[in-house]
Amino acid sequence: MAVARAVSDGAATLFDHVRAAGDLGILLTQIAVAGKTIARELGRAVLIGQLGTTGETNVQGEKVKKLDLWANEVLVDALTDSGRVCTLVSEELAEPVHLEHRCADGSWVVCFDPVDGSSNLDVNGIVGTIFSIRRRSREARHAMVDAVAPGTVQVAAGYVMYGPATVLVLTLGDGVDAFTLDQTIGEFLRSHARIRIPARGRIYSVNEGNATKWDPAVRRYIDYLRASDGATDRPYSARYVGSLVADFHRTLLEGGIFLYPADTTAGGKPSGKLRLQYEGAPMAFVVEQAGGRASTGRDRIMDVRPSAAHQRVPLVIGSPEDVALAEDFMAGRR
Ligand code: AHM
Ligand code: MG
Repeated sequence: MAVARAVSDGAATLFDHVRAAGDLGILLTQIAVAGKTIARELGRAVLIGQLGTTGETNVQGEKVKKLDLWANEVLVDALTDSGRVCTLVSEELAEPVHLEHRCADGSWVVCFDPVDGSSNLDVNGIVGTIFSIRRRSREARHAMVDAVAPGTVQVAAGYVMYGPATVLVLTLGDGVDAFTLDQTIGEFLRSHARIRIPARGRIYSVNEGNATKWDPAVRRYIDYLRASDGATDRPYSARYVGSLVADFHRTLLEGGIFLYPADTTAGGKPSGKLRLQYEGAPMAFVVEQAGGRASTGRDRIMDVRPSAAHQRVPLVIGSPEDVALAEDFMAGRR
């Protein structure tokens, strides 16, 4: 049986995987513990009155869910307790948390979205925790310098997906592995080793309700995917959960493309909806490590230099051939 083998071969737990990574291993173990805690709470949230909103609005102008705040505290506590983190950037914190007394050379910065896809919470849909880890920059003298850095400086990134199974997907910059939580023993066990995304898929994932707000080039690209053509295996199928972790995870395993484009209407969101530091950049690191690509439609996501902790970025991510074709449309080459 796969699980028994995974336990007995002594190398397939998440703990074993990160044990040699020193401080980074400690951080990842803390994130895994937070993930287990959040998974347990999600499983009983409806029974203990943890669903619904707090009545507050966050820095993004969005209604705050009770579980968003609760999960944020779980992660802040877990990472603070590690004793290794200098700066924390969270979707649920208006300003980065800067722990000055922990900012020795070699300390760490962690950016995270505690519960991504939280519009799915009240309907028992899939949500996730996304994280991005990097070393504190040597020049950093204050929190804002720590809080803004391009994705290329990431040392580790990944997500915990709370679905029928809880899965932790991780890159340490040398491929991508996934670990599935075995509830009976409380351990994440390696279920997918060295994931490779297909070069091309047959699924596109985008909120088509926003189509009139997109640049015409994005509309032309989606129209192309929907058109029938046997030679190029079209039309593609559409799938959209509205939870980046779920939509990305399917794309990673099965191939295809996920897009959250810019809203080009007057007063819209010119950089789309998703945040660079704890949504776009970590997913870009994961997908590149699996052989895929992540783009703004023009530039590589990993190279985008943020100027603010909660900066948004248009995201086009998935199979390398699909992303390249999307870029061709967006650049007017098609
Ligand atoms: P959130 O962090 O507030 O949950 O927002 C991010 C989510 C992503 O998980 C998802 O891809 C996207 O928002 C869905 O947005 P929309 O409902 O506009 O399609
Ligand atoms: Mg989010």
